Amino acid sequence: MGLDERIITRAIVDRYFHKLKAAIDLDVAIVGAGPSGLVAGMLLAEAGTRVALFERKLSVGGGMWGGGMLFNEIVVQEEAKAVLDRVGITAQLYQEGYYTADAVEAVSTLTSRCVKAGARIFNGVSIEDVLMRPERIMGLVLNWSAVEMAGLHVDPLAVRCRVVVDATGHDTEVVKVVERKVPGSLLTPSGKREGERSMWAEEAERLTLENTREVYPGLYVAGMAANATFGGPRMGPVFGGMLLSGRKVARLILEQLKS
Ligand code: 48F
Repeated sequence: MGLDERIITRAIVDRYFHKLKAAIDLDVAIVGAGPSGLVAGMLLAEAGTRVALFERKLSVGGGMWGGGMLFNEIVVQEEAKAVLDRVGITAQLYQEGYYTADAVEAVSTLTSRCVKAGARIFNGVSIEDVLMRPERIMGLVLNWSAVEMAGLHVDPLAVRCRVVVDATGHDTEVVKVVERKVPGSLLTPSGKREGERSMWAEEAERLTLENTREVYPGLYVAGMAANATFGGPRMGPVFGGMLLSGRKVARLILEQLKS
């Protein structure tokens, strides 16, 4: 049977727009498909919510591919091993309390579980703004990353959702938008982003969990964005806090959506 380029093109366009149309009205929109965003997306989708992830880069996985300094192994502490086991990522005991996992296996398995659970992932898409009505976040404003990179003057599109998760890592990109547009309004001690402090693995891992919460009505922070928003240190290449933060934000949101 011969291949017809027109059918190939139609198939891609039809299927993509089917996915995109289903994401115009969501329960949860997650910005950033790093480890915390992927865990949150997977758990929310498994619980039956309509969830999509928007990822600026072509590849999902954020900072997990490179382990530490491009050595593609990650370290996970005891408390988070249950997340690796649940997802089906092989964890190897290194010494008491420390497990390692292959970074490529970790990202690919987590991504696959997330998509198969029903979360839609849009890669190559950047979030540049939020929808606000008037004191609650109601959605996201998105554009192709290629448009952003080329500096083209092209208006964005928008999706509606009940809750947004900023899982953009160190950059806290969604929180930055809110800080800029409604100064002093964040639920942090100063009302502003507190900023990330220098590396302290143990404290950072503890605080990542504590800091995973709502930072503005309708906006939660997870992963490294939680510490950079509420003022915790960075943790370096230990990933347990990212996985647990993704799990915590999913649980908090499920509770909120029920009420
Ligand atoms: O940075 P990232 O992996 O976030 P995370 O889940 O995990 C942090 C760790 O990787 C590591 C660490 C702890 O071990 O400190 O850094 O907190 O992934 C964030 C993702 O968000 C995307 C970005 O490309 C990355 O893949 N991103 C950032 N800004 C935007 C965005 C944006 N405006 N729109 C869409 N995606």
